[in-house]
Amino acid sequence: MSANKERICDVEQVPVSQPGEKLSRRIAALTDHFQSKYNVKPAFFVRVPGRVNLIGEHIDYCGYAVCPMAIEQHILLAVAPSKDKIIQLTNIEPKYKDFKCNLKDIDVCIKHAGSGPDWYKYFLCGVKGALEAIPEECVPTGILAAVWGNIAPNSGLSSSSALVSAAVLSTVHANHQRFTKRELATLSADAERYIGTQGGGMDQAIAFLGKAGSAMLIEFNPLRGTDVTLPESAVFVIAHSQACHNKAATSDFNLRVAECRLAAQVIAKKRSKPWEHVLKLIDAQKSLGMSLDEMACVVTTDLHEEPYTLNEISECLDTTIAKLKESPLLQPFNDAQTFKLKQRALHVYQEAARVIEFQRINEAKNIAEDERLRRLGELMSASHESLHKLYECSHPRVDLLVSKAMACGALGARLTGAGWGGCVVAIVKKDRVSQFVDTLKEQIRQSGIEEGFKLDDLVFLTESNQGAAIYTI
Ligand code: ADP
Ligand code: NG1
Ligand code: MG
Repeated sequence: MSANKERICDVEQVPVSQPGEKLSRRIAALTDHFQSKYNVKPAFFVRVPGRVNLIGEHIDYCGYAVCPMAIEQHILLAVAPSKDKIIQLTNIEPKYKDFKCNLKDIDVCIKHAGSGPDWYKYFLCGVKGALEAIPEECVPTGILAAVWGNIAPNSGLSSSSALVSAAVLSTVHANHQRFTKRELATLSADAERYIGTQGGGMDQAIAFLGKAGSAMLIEFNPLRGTDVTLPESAVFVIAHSQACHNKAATSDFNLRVAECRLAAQVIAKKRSKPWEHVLKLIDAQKSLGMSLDEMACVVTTDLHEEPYTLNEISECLDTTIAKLKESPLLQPFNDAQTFKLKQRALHVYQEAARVIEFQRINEAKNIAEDERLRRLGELMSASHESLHKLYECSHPRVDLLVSKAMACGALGARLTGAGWGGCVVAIVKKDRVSQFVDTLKEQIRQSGIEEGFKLDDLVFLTESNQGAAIYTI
């Protein structure tokens, strides 16, 4: 990755006097908070959006394309470089406590077990990732930052990546470095892995590449974003299940990544292909030269339903458990851990095919509007079913909310984001959407609102939004 000062940084740069009314108010409040903490004015602001993934769940880290869109909800930072080598963080939300450390102690602070993945660690991951990417001769500056955010945290709308990506962008900008959006997306995806979760890069990609007016097909290796124009009469509604899950606090997420990798390796080995360099399910597909449908058949014949032990996997691969455990991904799991290879791989190959079909339906010229919506809805519901049954990353509250959304007139609904709680996204016909929202809200109200949630925040319409921006003074 190159940091070339001559090159124009292609992240949108907007004079702070022109951000629009809502954002102006937020910037003013954040400026007050910043000044009250640090006694100086911010030098610039950074906004990074969350995202809703329309389809393609848990397949980015297997190498397959996904279809998210950036949402209005975002993380906003007020930032100033500081002459000392200190990072100081404050958050407008008091539950996120102020934090301060020396630049040289970032690693220790990220690794500090303490109370788990505290909020400031996400920021530090971003700073660490950015500092690693800037040239050695650049002496890094300290950073003062104040954070404002309205992406429901731990809910599958990617608040974590918005925060990490905002920290990356701030650090790069404070150090007068310039990267393209694609470079920033890759850098931020690598940076967020320091928190522990081995994600695939979808969230950081849409955070930078997102566009108002279209969803985006994000492909990997190399990273590419292609606009997906959604039907005029479709509205996407997000609803919160009132169950939260912090992905970095448990091993659920990385267990899925490990299961996919092991499934890919076992498939390659069974089909007499070199398996040691097979890291993703897409690698297994490429080495076999088969279609996604054919891969789903391979999974069904080559893998069994019962969970695999590490012992059985090492025998399949003609290796030892010790050798397998040289991979950091497997180190946290003890020998009693079991791995559901068949179910996870089947989900991935079928979900990857659903993403291609989703894009095809959006692009096809000869499908009537109602039929188009019906088919998109069907794909979204099939995706949810698979996440629930095969990937086992749903939650009873999420399943209930999906059923409610369907009963209220959605054409399809599914879990969005990593899951184990969080939000669902439903596709609804525009002329029915206001009735849909009212009915769904009423049903949620009747079932009860948990402490810390407000009914009005639990169901909202969403439109595709612009990716990250820097507001200059
Ligand atoms: P998500 O699905 O929202 O990405 P994650 O489990 O990946 O959820 O991580 C969310 C974490 O990001 C939160 O637990 C918190 O530490 C951090 N975070 C999110 N929003 C904010 C915010 N506004 N201010 C500070 N930290 C935040
Ligand atoms: P969320 O739900 O935002 O934590 C995670 C991963 C994505 C992707 C989805 C599942 C990170 C930062 N994000 O998202 O890469 O794998 O789950 O599709 O790891
Ligand atoms: Mg996240």
